[in-house]
Parts: sequence; structure tokens; C-alpha cells
Amino acid sequence: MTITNPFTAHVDLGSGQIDPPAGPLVSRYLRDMEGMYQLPIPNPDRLVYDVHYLDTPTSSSDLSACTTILYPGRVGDEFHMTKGHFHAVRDRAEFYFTLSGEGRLLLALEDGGHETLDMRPGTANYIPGHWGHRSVNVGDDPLVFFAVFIADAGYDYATIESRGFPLIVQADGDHVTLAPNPRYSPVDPLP
Ligand code: M6P
Ligand code: ZN
Repeated sequence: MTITNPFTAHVDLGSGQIDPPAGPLVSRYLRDMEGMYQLPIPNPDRLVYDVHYLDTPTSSSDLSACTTILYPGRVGDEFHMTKGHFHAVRDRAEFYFTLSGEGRLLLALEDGGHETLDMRPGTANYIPGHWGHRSVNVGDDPLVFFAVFIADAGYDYATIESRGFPLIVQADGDHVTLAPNPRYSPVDPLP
């Protein structure tokens, strides 16, 4: 049995920066999201979001945590979003706590059932096991949120890369609209 030392990290509520910097930093660009937006990617080098991980153990009895900074912007009318994933270990749950900005959390089951939750400073969104999740920045400022999840959850990106997500989130003038994703397929497309 390994016993980990307790620790405190400071998370800047505005920027999401973790001090002291600990685990890996993952940066995602539009080039990492080819085919996920309705329109072709306009600028492959555009930074869409950063994820700062805390350095914690990864067994099924541990918790992992990270902050995501999802920068404002659009591809056509579609707001910037994360790639989205199911957990590789499907029943693993997660919490999102929004620190700043305004977003929507899209949730989907593999059978296509879906839900949408609001994200704004102070919201704690519970993501039960089996729900795929993608966050969308619908505001003009960075959307910053702190995520905590069971540490052996793992990432299944392939399901959403091949099927898409049931909903898209778009700007319609000053309004935020949700619409069915015309490119969504509840089953994997034939090769
Ligand atoms: C949240 C958590 C992370 C995830 C990040 C970015 O912080 O769910 O585990 O990595 O969002 O989302 P994605 O992995 O879908 O790109
Ligand atoms: Zn997750």
C-alpha cells in the first residue's frame, strides 16, 4: 500500500493557473479537432483550450483533478468547445466546478440520449458514469473550470471522433442556441 502525502495547491479563479505547477499541461488547437465543427477548420494553429493537471496518483481509489481554460471564439457560428470524451472505464463519474466565464456542458449517452447543463461561476455539475461530456464556451471571456474525477477513468475520444455529439451550440445574434448535430450518428459509420 502506498500512502500519498497531503498537499495544497492554489488555483487562480480567473486564469485557472495552478501554483505550484504540478502535472502535465495539455494544449488543444483547432488542428486537433478536425471534423468536429460543422465548418472546416479556419486556422489549424488557433489555441482553443489548455488543461492543467494536478499531480496525483491514478489508481481506482484516487482522484485526479485539473483546470480547463477554454478560450472564447467561434468556428462559423459554433462556439469553441472541448473535444469531449467518454471515460474509458465507462462507469467513472466526474464533477465540474466553474470558476469563471459562461458555458454549456453537453452530456450524451451512447444511445444518443442527451442533456445540457449551464456552467457559470459557482456551478458544480455532476457527470455520472456513462455520460460522455463536452464543454462549450458561450461567453466573451475564458471559461475556466475545475474538474475532479476517479483517477483510473481514462479517456475514450474515439467514440465522439467517429460519431460526433448529438447537439451543437451556436450563436444566433445575441442568443445561444442548441440544435441537433446534423453530422451525429448514434452508431459508428461503416468504414
Ligand atoms: C475537463 C476534464 C478533463 C478533460 C478536459 C478537456 O477538465 O474532463 O479530464 O481532459 O476537461 O476535455 P477533453 O479531454 O474532452 O479535451
Ligand atoms: Zn471526463
